[in-house]
Amino acid sequence: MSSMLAAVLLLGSTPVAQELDWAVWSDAPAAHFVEAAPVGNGRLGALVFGGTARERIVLNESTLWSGSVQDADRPGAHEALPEILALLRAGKNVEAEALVNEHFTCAGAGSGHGNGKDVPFGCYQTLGELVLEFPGMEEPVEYGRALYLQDALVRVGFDVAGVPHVREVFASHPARVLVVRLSNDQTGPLTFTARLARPERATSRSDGGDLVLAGRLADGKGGDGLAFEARLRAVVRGGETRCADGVLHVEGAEEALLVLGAGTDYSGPIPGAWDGAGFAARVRRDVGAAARRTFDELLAEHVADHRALFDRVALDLGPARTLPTATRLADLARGEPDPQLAALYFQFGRYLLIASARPGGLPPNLQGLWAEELQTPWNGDYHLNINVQMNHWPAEVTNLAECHEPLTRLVESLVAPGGKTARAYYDAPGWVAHVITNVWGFTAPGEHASWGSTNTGGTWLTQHLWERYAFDRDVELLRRVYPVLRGAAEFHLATLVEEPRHGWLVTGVSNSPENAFRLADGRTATTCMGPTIDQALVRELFTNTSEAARTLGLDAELAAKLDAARARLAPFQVGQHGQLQEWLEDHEEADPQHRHVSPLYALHPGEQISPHGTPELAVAARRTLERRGDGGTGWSMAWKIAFWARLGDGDRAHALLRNLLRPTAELGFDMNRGGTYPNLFCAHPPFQIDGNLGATAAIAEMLLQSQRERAGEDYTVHLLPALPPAWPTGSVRGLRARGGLEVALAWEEGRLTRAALRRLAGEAAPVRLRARGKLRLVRGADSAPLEPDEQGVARFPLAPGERIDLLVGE
Ligand code: FUC
Repeated sequence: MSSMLAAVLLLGSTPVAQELDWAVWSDAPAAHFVEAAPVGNGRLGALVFGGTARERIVLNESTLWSGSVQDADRPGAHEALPEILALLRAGKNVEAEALVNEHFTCAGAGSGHGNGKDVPFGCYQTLGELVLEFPGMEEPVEYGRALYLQDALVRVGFDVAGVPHVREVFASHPARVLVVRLSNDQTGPLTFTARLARPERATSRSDGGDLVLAGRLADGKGGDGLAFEARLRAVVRGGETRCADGVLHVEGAEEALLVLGAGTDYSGPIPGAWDGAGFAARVRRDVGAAARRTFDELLAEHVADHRALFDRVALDLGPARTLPTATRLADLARGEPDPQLAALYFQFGRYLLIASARPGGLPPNLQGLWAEELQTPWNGDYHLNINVQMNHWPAEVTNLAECHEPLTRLVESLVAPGGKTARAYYDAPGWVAHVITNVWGFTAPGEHASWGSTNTGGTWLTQHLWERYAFDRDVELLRRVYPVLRGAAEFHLATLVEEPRHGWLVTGVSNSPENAFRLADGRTATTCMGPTIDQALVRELFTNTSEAARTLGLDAELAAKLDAARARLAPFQVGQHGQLQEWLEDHEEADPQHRHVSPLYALHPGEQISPHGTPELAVAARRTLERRGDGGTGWSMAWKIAFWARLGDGDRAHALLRNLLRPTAELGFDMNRGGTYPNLFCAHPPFQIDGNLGATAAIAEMLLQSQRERAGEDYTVHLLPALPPAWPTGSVRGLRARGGLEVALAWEEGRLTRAALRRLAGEAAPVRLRARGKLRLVRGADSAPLEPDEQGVARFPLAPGERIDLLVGE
């Protein structure tokens, strides 16, 4: 190990895991946001740049949204519906689209075309920054900067004039504060200033010994919106401390502990996200309580809290290369094998989810939690046509079920405003949400037909509520979320229309997320009836809702109606290129390589298409993927990893993962050149967290799957369904499978050698298991071989609480 690393590693006085194997690290300070190290406690976030003379820490708070609650529904919009539908039935999509733009978009500015910070939709914004300046620290040597994923701790170490300095930062969930420790190994004087700043709508001041940054955001209607406040208290050993005019001066100290709390007066409409009443007093209390404790106490509490989640899953793909993370990305792009980098990326994704999604907070948005802008890209909002869902794909399978709770709350909060939107636009019962939402209950269509009228955004969200139940078998949770499923199902039941050619039931006015098609006359359009993704989503919702009704002993009549309607939904169709058709008609795509791969929803995250259950459709799905190509935005490539994993092609999944890990410095908008920034943040570009989290789930899909292979069948656990040759030997433990199972696996030279399954919850139903190689069952004295049936599926009973070990081989 280089001495530079020693500076980082040896100075920590607290016994935390300091292995660089599970660190994202660098030998230079960050020059940009996408090089900085993210920490978060679910609500408070920070990005640590690690500058020695000037340390910049970008601050975030998840409720910090401009805008306000608004009525964005066009009254009486549903009056335009019959005419729009008539045009669609007549194949006049362009004309229908013009009417959608005229009568069927949201009222008002909508998202402000993605620049909504000063309109009512609003925008997720940075809280500001903490700037620390250290005179005389311009020329460090032996510099190292690491984000330790296991401890959720950033440590920066370097020497100046022979004196080692170390700076540590973490965001504590239990203490509700950000903690920064500055020390110089107690051998020399520590001198610095600290300031809190924000480029607009805030003032900073000194309050007693504290620094306070406070302001009001724009409500988007010309007035003040949310109030916010950040408070920093310094606990300094030795030297002199003075706090005046918004600047904290520390001179000649031995060590300084900085504790920062922040909050807003946000109080809904998302329940339980954060109670803004008396927020400034809460922040002051949190800061006061933390400042009375020692760094070691705070850190030990934080590490225990983080590890209770993080340590549930271990993935071993081989030894780590002891090189800065960005060097490893560059080497991989040049062809240097580095399986452990995939494992690091996977654990980084789990780390990010833990840091940005905790019960009692908001779900991670497009930025997760981390933003340095006032106008974040696409308002840093909740996009419902892939993005916020992808953020949550790792929650269940990587054993972080509680990280699904904030999204669940968000979905529950859409039922009331979405009910109003359903009445305004469709004259329908139930609730609907379209393509974008925010923390203010926005459910109207977006401001343009080309992307804003997909009406299955909410439908897709309900899949997450069902997935929680599918994995955890928690009937009480199902009871809680059932009304949300029912409301979404009632909406579709009332709004499905018959398409003219076959009489199939289809969604009415919609589009296949953001992709356009060519009509026979050469014009392009997006507005259509029954795009394939809608049909898959509605089929899935009806299936789940009727199964939930039966499980809970409720609404037998509704369940029967859902079953009957489901049988009449438009089926999947194979088109002229052998592809899975994206629209009801076999239109040419305007952009065959479009980043959205919506027709394949049914392959992943849905389960209606599978190589074993629907082999012909799986072939068509493969053809769609071939035509889409292996590029795209970060999230698009993450999704493609999962698709190839579901198709059982580990090598191709791995090729996509390599594409995703391609290093990039591109910061502007690009719809085709996704990759990975030096701090491992996913590049859309710009930075968008969905690709990180989506690829985390997709890596899990390569190792373990548990979806249904056929409608009405039980879940099939599939061990190593898409193991790539690039990961010949490894092991994983702690992944979750549907049906209440936890799974551990090991493989050597590409062959499964051992597996263990434990049923944590659910019924004593037989496990259906598919695996590479011949399995032998070892349960206590039992060592019966497992005989697979003609489909390659072995079955064995497993009671709740029971564990079974499996050996592979003759
Ligand atoms: C969808 C995608 C874009 C981007 C945006 C936030 O509209 O099509 O690529 O991810 O969401």
